[in-house]
Amino acid sequence: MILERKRVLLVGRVNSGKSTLFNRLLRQKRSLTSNLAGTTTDSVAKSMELAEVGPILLVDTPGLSDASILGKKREEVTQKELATADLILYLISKGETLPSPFLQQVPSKVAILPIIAQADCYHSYELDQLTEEVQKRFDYPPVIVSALKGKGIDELLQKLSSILKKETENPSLLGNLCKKGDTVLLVMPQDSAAPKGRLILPQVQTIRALLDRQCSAICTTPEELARTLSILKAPPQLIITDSQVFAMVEKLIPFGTLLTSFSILMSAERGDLTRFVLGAKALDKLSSHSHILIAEACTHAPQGEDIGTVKIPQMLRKRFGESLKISFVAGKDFPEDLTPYDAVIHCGGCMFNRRLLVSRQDLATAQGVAMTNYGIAIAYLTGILNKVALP
Ligand SMILES: Nc1nc2c(ncn2[C@@H]2O[C@H](COP(=O)(O)OP(=O)(O)O)[C@@H](O)[C@H]2O)c(=O)[nH]1
Ligand SMILES: [Mg+2]
Repeated sequence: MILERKRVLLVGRVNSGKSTLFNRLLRQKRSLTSNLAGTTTDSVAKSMELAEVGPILLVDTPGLSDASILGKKREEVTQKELATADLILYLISKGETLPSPFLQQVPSKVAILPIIAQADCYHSYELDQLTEEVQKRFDYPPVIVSALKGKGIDELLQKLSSILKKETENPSLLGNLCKKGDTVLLVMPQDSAAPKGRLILPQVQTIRALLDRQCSAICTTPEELARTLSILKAPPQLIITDSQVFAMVEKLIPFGTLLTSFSILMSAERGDLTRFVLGAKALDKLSSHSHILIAEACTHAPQGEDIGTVKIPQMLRKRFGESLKISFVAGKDFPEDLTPYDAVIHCGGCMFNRRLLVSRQDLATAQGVAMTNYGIAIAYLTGILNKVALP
């Protein structure tokens, strides 16, 4: 679940001191540093605990503006990382002219914290001038550090934690579906597909969100649903079910009770639900000549794979014809150009952070390509989508 952590990227020109600062923040030597330009050739990621935020992933990137051929490769690595960042630490190096052309490549929603690095190399009047200049160009005032001398590190950690808390608040999992004091029934099949001895993440997260909201969360299996409903004094305000048993649950739902599914909740948390729903509805426009891209986050997920590579293609071909063209990508190999496709169907993204999925949605929107995800596509193709309550 590495990608679930908040990702903080160290970005800046080659030799700006990124790797030295990376090591200093981690209090260990993880990334190779040297005065030769371009010592770091691939990103290095390491998790660390940040006060009041929890575990984050600190990523040292290879750097920018390197004229060599390898420099181009390095910049590509950095570009890929940018899409998943929750916060960018931009190291301003000595002699750099602002605004840096690189900053135009940062997705507009990603916060940037400017850092005046290698501060021990400046006279104090130079530092004052530079601080003023940076303040004009960035949303946050700069943090002045010397990684070499260990100056400004504590202040940087504090800033990091306060900005991350502010910038990365995910929308609440339950939206307006329930309120304090509600009774919520969870239908959770524990069949052979469920992991032995534990609950899957969407179920755990939902239970936690319900408890936080001061709801009564009652768990049951599809087999015990009717009996569970019968022992309740009043019908629950909301039922959240695994989508596999949706049809069966729908038949038992009491009057006035809202119904939704775990995959709908997860879609809303992992991306922009409205666009996923619109993307699913756009599937109606497909024909037997259409070309679909199915994108999986994990490079090896036997169960997810079945859904992405078998189940959804079967449903699509049944509906739109056998000659429908379907391409697959996995992991970070998401194409920059989506225009060859008539629609994109993405996995739920349980291994990705929200930022990455939303940036892929932004890309699809910008290119006018419909994009939805597994859960919403299946809900739509099976006629469930119109019957569920959306958070
Ligand atoms: N004087 C001084 N030198 C630094 C500081 N941070 C890094 N350096 C030096 O700058 C050079 C490049 O550092 P490095 O961390 O490899 O830069 P990167 O390419 O951005 O990762 C190395 O020789 C470091 O020792 C600093 O705070 N002060
Ligand atoms: Mg480096």
